[in-house]
Amino acid sequence: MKLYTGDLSPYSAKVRMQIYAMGIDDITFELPASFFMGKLSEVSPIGRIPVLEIAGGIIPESEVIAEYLDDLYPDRALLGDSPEVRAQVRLISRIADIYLMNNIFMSLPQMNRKTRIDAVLDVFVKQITRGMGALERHIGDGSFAVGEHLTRADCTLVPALFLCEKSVPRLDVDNPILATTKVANYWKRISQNEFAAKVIDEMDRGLTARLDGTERKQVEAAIAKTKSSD
Ligand SMILES: N[C@@H](CCC(=O)N[C@@H](CS)C(=O)NCC(=O)O)C(=O)O
Repeated sequence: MKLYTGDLSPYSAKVRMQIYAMGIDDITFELPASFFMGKLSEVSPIGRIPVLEIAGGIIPESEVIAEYLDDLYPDRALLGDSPEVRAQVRLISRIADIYLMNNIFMSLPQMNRKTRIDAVLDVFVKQITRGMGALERHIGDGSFAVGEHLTRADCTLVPALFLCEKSVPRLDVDNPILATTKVANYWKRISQNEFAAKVIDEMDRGLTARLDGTERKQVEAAIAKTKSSD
């Protein structure tokens, strides 16, 4: 199998963390030049990463890929042992995905102070703050987001909290994690977990490459290579 993934992409990082934690070793990682050329939709109609290529087709959408991997390796699934725990894991993952990552993503064009529309930024910041408030109430205070074992809740939360910490301040808004207690404690704890630390390192590498221009050069080189082989 092949995962179309990018270092900084939080939705991809979520799936990578699950792959590492489940010990799946038959998935290769790749970021095709078509993604940067706006042509990923030729492979996957949604046109976004991550995408999992399997024998006979593709699976897009991080949550769908996550469910697929758990279904494929049920003995290593990261969903928990009872219907109640599984509901809790799905809930935390959903809060991280829909109320945090999605709203943060939608707010990113407002980073540019010259073109920023304050009313638009305001809408997203309110939604992010509201999502963080919900997470603060739902997250567990054990070793992991739900109970005492790493689950898919952690795999979604780690990239979401990374994105929150690194991106929201660049909108001239305080990092919303700082206004929490349970989430802030969780973030400190989970950063020490080996699988979380691995994806945090990868996302940091992606952020550095984005900010220092390395990513742009890599993209230009990949596009040039694709065009010359056409
Ligand atoms: N709901 C999707 C979101 C995926 C997503 O937005 N991926 C971003 C990168 S993190 C992307 O591919 N953006 C490219 C685009 O919007 O064209 C998922 O869970 O996989």
